[in-house]
This record gives sequence, structure tokens and C-alpha cells, in this order.
Amino acid sequence: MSYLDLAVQVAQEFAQAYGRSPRWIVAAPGRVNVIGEHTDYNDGFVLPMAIERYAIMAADKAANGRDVIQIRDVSGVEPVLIDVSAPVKPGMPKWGNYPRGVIAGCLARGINPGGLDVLLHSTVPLGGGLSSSAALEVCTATLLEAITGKKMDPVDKALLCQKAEHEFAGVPCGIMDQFISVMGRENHLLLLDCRSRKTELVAVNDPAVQLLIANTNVKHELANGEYASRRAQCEAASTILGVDSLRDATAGALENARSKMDDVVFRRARHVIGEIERTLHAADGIRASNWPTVGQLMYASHYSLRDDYEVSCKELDVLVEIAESIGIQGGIYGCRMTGGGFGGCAVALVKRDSVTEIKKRMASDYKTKTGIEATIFVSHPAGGATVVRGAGAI
Ligand code: GAF
Repeated sequence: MSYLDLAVQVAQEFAQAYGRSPRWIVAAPGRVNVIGEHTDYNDGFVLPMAIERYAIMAADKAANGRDVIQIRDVSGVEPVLIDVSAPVKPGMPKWGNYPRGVIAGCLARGINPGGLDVLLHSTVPLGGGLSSSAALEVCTATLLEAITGKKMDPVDKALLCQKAEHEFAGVPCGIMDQFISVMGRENHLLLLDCRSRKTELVAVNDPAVQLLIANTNVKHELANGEYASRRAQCEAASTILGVDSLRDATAGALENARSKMDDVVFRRARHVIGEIERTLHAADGIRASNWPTVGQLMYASHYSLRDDYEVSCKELDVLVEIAESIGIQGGIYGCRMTGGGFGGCAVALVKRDSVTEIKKRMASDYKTKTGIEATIFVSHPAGGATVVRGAGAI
């Protein structure tokens, strides 16, 4: 569903929840990362795109006139109440920590909308590795911008949202997810240099290809702790190599230092150094519409994440094996796990006219091999966060 259609639905849901029409509606997309995994916190490159799955918020000034932002979710989970007349701190329910962290950051910048009644509806699958949390953060920031008329610089906005995730949700994420949710552009991938924070839009103009997303529908518990330990291992490798970050290391320097580090740290660094290179090559391949090359880089990324970085899982590997067995002949150029790992989604580069067949075959082979139903869909590269309805537009 497009965000415009979804906004119409959310306006109705707001009316049912609060008994009047919303004055503001904003949307922020989730993302799929085409390549460049676990490179953002190593100052490397990433190549994500925003997807046609959104966190949408509809809002009006608080009916009771109090300085409290009330956020209800259409799923009926416990609502979040945030008093904006006092310092905002993490609290319960836990899901509210994403908007709380963003609101705290906005208040610190003088962006204070006062009390609000808000309804949230998200179509980004939770725990699917498609950045449902970044979409929620960026959606909140966009809502406060729309209401106050105070627009942030896009880089500041993304960094504010990342800080919310670090300090309020306790997740030491990199910058990719928030950047793409803010800066996505229709029909483009975003090549982001995570060191300089410079971005370059890479057009995907070939109507013969599409990105297909397959959700394993599993999320293994260890994800958060393992993410933090990967960051620590990368820092350990940088220290041994005498560089600020693995962005500055080369495969040759790593090989020369092999005896100075344990095997796990060596393999983590090998993944990151190789993945940064693959990402730049993939961007070249996309510019040239060289799909077989891009596909091979995606497979290579997956093997490296599976064997060296060890963030894949059985279900993701099964999806990639199915993709390989379908092959280019069956319409798949390449496939890899996407996002942090330990479950969530795989992304595949496919021929558009094979999509229906591929979806059928992937779903049935995955069910046979794992006993689990996958959720499979295609998405065009979508635009970044947007104000659908602003003050005065109703
Ligand atoms: C998660 C993080 F939030 C991102 O910053 C990134 O590190 C990704 O995992 C792995 O590439 O989505």
C-alpha cells in the first residue's frame, strides 16, 4: 500500500480513536540494505534503499490541553504518555523509548510541540531487520518538525534519532538506518560514506530488475548482545592494526598482522574490509546495470557474514541456498541476508518478469526445509520521511 493510501486509512483510524480528524500526518519508511553490512560503525560504506513500508503518525493537539504527548498504536498495545513539561527519561512501556528519545532530543533543540494526541500505524514488520525502530524514530522527529515548523538539517535529524536509539533503547547502532529513513529517494539507492556522512544517490533505472525481500519470520534472541560484541571485536582489530577504524585497514595489512590477533577478531576484520570494497564495487555495478556482477557481490557478502562475521542463521542460509538453486536462469542474480542478522530478512536482486514464480518457489521450498511460512514481497526504492498532511492542509 502506498503511504498516501495508508495515510487515508490512518486518518480514519485516528478519527475512531480520538473522535476527530488529525491535523498532521507524517510517514517515515523502513529500509532494506542492498549491501554494506556491519560496515557503518566501522566508518565504511553502506548501500541501502527505503522501502514501501512505513511508520505513519496522525496527530492533533491534545484534546485535554495538557502538556502530554499520548501515542496510541493501532495494534492496541499499551499507549505511551510523555510529559513534555518535564525532562523526558526512558520508561515503560518499552516501545515508547524510541519516540521518548527523539522527543527528548527535539526538546533539547527547542522543538516543543506541547501536548498531542497521536496515533501510530506501522507497516514495517517488527524484528524483521527492516528498521522498524528507525522508521518510528524518524517518524516522530518528522511529526515534531511538521507541528512546530522547525525543520532540522537532515544529517542532524538522523543523528538525533540514532542518539535516541543509543541512549533510550540501549542499542549501539550505526547511522545507516536513520540516514536512509530520512534521505531515501524514489528509484534510488543511497551510497552513504559513514565517515564523512556524504551521500550519493545511485539510480536504479532498469525496469527489468527488482529487489525482493524475504522475511524468515524468525528473530533469534542473541541479536543485541552479539551486535555489541561485534563492535568491540572490530575496535580490537583496529587497535592491533594501529588504525582509527577498519575503514583505514587493508587486506594486506590485516594478513600481515594475523599472528597478533585471535582468529575471531581476524575474521571479523576480514569481513568488514572485504565488505567495504564489495559495497563500492556494487555501486559501480548498479550504475552500469551490470546485474550479474552485483548479484555475485551479494552472494559473497552473505558468505562473509555467515562464515567470518557469524551473524547469519540457519533460516537465512536456507533462503540464500534456495536463491542459488533457482539461479540466474530462474531469475535471481544474487541474494544475501540484510540488516543486523540472526533472523529477519534476506534481499534478492531478481528479474521482474520472474517475480511471481520466484515468490512461489521460495515460499514453498522454505516451508519444506524449515516448517516456517516466509513473507515475501517486492519493493521499489521509496522516498524518505515526508509530511503527508500539515497544519492548514485540511
Ligand atoms: C543494524 C544497525 F542498526 C545498523 O546501524 C547496521 O549496523 C546494521 O545493523 C548492520 O549493517 O540495522
